[in-house]
Amino acid sequence: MIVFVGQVGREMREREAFQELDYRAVFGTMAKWATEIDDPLRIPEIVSRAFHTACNGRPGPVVIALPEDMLRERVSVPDATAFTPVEISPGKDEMNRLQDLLGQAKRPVALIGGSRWTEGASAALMKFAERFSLPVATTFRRGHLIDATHPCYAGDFGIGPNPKLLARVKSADLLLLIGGRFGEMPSQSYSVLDIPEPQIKLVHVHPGAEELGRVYHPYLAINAAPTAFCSALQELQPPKQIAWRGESDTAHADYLAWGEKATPVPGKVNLGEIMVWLRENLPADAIVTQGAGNFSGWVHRFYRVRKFGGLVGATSGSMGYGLPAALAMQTLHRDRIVVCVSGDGDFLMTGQDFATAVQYKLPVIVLVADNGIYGTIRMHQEREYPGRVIATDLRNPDFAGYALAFGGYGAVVEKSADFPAAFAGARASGKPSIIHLKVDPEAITPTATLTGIREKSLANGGKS
Ligand SMILES: Cc1ncc(C[n+]2csc(CCOP(=O)(O)OP(=O)(O)O)c2C)c(N)n1
Ligand SMILES: [Mg+2]
Repeated sequence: MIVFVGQVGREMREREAFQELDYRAVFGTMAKWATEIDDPLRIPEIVSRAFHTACNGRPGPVVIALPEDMLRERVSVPDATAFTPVEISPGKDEMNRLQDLLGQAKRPVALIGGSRWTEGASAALMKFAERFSLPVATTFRRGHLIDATHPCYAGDFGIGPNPKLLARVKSADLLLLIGGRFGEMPSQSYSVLDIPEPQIKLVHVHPGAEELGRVYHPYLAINAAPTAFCSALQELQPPKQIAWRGESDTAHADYLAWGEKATPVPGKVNLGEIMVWLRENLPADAIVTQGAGNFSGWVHRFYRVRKFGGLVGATSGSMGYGLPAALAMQTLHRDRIVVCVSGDGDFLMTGQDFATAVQYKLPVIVLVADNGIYGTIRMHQEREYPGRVIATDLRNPDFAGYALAFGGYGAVVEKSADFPAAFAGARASGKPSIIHLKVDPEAITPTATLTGIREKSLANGGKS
């Protein structure tokens, strides 16, 4: 992302000018590069560098402040030529070493994540996984990188993964981490690999050279983008006798079994049943977006992403991400169904963007899982300080009425069985829609209740 921001005039800087910010300082720790254009003659140079910086290596945002008087100056300079992204390809030696490591492995697993993937890279990876019978799991919020029904898909390795998948990763003798960085979420709070020398042979493939060896010392580091790396995988040949043959089938069966049926939860609306309905009724190319909160656990466990780009969520876990993401996706893909799954607290962080959906006729369908609480935080309160609840209750609007007030479509779902009709109503309206799901706050995860968490914590003297 390249962000151009208005800045006060150059002669007013550092005089407490109205709405002045030091953009370099404010975005310095968040963006890949934050700068200001003082001289209009340098616009081509700086804008060209912005594109290269934002897209090279590990992609990231660039912020460029534009002093308003600079913008009014007239200059004559040639344009910079269009930017071409730089591919980062693995070396022959590294691919040979990978071939050897796969030849020696008994229980390999691949974890895929990060960015710089394409539909082609995802397809190439799936072919490779098939030829090698390799179980492939996705890291936190990266479920869109592989078809969930692919016979080698082992599941989501984000928050609260399938215990069988966790055991599989922990007992692997070769871990192929492609594109991801194994931060807190996928590393299960840094409990999977020893730091800095992993006890499992780690092959880390990443487009950013500075990421290789940052936390984990890889057995084999490959500085490559997933695009070029997955294409190079075609050259590798599986061992004559695949020592782990059948493991991908088992891993996939474990994945399917883990999310097959909704778990019973208190209350009449079961998010698991709704996710199962969506996975059975949405077309394969549907796009699901989400923000952050406990509700998203049901998406990762029960929904199955079929097509590249079919799941959009922030790995930073920022609430309020789902609706703007849905608007962006619907703008890019007018012909695909876009469903935003949000929590009540989550939705209200950016719910006013519903006006934009109405303005631009973007028929996104927003599900608001209304449990009347900041569920994640309440769960932590009950776990760490049982019964000491503070500032996690929400006073919510009538979300369906909210949709109507903006000129959209709204429906209320009081029990799971009402959901299909509400969804059909939203589709038939052709309008941006909100489906208000009345969820019982006790249903805090697919397998735990708030009261259960509190009682367990009390029984342990206040600590889980
Ligand atoms: C912008 C932002 N603010 C705060 C948080 C911390 N946070 C994580 S989950 C959560 C509560 C989510 O509540 P809700 O959307 O209602 O979902 P629920 O957990 O109830 O399903 C909070 C406050 C965050 N992740 N992002
Ligand atoms: Mg909530």
